[in-house]
Amino acid sequence: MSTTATYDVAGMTCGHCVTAVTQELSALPGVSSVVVDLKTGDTSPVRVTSDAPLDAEQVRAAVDEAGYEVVGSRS
Ligand code: 9UX
Repeated sequence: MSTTATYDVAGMTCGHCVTAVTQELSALPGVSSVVVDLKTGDTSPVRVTSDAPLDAEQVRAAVDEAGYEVVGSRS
């Protein structure tokens, strides 16, 4: 069983941003897949699949570490 949540991430404008966010989120425990739908100039939906639901604060910190901001999330 796995679970997927979508996070809206602000501030990403190029492929390197996508790489940075993907690497940070992939490093969280239990994460098996990170898919970023880059929308330059807008918030980008990031779909994260994990073994168990992720802690929102952990996700926020990981995205912040990469240099961007979580502005919303949904299941
Ligand atoms: Mo690309 Mo993203 O040069 O912060 S890495 S815009």
